[in-house]
Amino acid sequence: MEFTGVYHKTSEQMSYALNENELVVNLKTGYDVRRVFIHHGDPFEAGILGGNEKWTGTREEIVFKKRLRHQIWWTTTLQPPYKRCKYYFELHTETEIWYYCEDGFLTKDQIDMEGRMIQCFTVPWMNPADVNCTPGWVNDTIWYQIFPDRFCRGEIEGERKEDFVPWRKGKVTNEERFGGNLEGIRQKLPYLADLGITGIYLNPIMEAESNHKYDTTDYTKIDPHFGDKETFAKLVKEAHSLGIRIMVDAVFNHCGPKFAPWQDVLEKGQKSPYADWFMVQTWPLLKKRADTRDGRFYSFAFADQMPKINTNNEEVIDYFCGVCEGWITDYDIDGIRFDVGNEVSHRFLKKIREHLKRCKEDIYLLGEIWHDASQWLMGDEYDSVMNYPLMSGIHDFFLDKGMKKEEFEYMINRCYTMYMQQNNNVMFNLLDSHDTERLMNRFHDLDMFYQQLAVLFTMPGSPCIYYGTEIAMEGGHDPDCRRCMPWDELETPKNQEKIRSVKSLIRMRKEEDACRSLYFHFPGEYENERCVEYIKLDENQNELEVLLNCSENEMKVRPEGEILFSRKYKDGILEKNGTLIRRKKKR
Ligand code: ARE
Repeated sequence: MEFTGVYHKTSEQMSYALNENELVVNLKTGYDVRRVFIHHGDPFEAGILGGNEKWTGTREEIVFKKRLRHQIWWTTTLQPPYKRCKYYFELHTETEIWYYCEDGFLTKDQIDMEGRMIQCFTVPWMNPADVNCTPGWVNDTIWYQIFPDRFCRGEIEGERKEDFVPWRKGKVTNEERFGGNLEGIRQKLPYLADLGITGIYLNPIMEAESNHKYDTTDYTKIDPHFGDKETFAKLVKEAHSLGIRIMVDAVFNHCGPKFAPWQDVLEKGQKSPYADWFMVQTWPLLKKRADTRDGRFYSFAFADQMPKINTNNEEVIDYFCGVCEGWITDYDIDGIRFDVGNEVSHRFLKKIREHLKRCKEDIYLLGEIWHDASQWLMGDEYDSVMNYPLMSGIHDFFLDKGMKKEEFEYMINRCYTMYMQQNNNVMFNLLDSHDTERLMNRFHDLDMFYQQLAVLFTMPGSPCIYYGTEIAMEGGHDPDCRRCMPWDELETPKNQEKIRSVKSLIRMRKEEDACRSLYFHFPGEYENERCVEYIKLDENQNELEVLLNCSENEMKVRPEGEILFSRKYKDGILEKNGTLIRRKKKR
């Protein structure tokens, strides 16, 4: 019997402690496996498979499964009474039964054979220190991302007006400075609180030459264009008083050209005490570089104005631990987003997490990683990552008229079987950002726009909306996705209507008691329409209220169908609920 795609490993998201008492065990198989049982027991009690002590472990069927593309994802949770466990699987195909343990696939006779020492999958001890812990407050946070230069300009005494170009609508460039600042954000806190926002993610605010500030000059100084230490401390304090958390953007993978240690290296070369703080391949560095791409040192991408910092160097690690500690003690920030989060060293991240969780136990450490981030989510580095794979999948559902239910279900389930549940609960879910074109730009369809927001607000983890989403702001790729917030147009009836819609979606997300379900409609159901319905159900899956639906003409009669995804609050688990719903009453 050749099994297709059976996979288990006692690590990563395949086998992990959910907390000090519960052990999650996941298994992937092909569709040839119809049923799965798990045999589990205490390594020092349940006997030895094939050995001279009869196996006395427990046998139970694994009933919870999700569909992946060519595989099935089986999951169960064990509660080993003595914090340790060994187990093996019993796989039923149409015609055969096989046993799967660390040694591989065995028949019944083979596991019953006397004298064979068979190695089960083993979890030797669930140490509390190793449990992947993430800050619980994040799961209920509604984030709002702000690009400071373009959000709001609060008057600052003595500011030089000539430093800025006049606030305007429409396209912008990365060279223009519009003067948005921290005082402006502070003034808009009541507006954000009224919207239902409970977390603000700020793009970089530390001193840097550009208007995007990803080219840091001084990690310890608020950029004078944005304000000063007092302004930021006041902003955070007032945000906290309104129940809004603050997350800052840390650019540690590289710095800007004026960062003092880099300047020192440019001046002194290898003699500089900072020579190993950067990734120089060839000395000497040329003051006036011959071409735009100086092959002598590494940088972010090929942006030579962003020399890459050596995050393998202990002094660098200590320096940035100190910088972040300063941000916590000076401002009481709640989260840190790590820019280019997949290129800094794991060593750096392990040490900085250790340091920061000691400074503030529930601080949220978010990595900017656009691909599978399993290796950074083992519980000793990031708490979470920016969920760009989910963003792409949700977009594809509406863009790809041919997408089938299975493909969509695979995409969602793939996102939520990549990581441990603790990370899923605090996943940073988004539909656009300062690095992508805006949602409205991509779809130019308000109905789709709101349906995607409904999906965003249902998924486990914490949703983030990019500033201006509440008025369905448009904007193409960077830099056009960073237009000035049109405050002078917010009061128009159209924009007020849009704001009300987004507020209602946020409110739905927050309602404690509701069990909601999203219905995704695929070609063949509604004249090839792509649509989503957001229904409030009671505990018996009775429909209480259509919270959001497409235009009437798409929703004639709902065929008997599965609830593909329902999200029961508090557990944050995306459950495939196979209950068939009653035919929806004709409207
Ligand atoms: C500027 C211009 C861009 C131009 C770029 C070329 O604006 O139009 O393409 O220069 O170098 C910051 C500024 C940008 C600026 C950039 C460089 O915000 O405006 O771009 O600096 O000067 C990858 C990285 C990811 C990174 C994106 C941009 O993995 O970490 O590229 N995102 C962060 C920040 C950016 C910031 C930087 C990094 C640099 O969020 O805002 O840019 O500090 C795929 C790949 C991803 C890739 C993604 C986007 O999905 O898998 O790895 O992200 O596409 O390209």
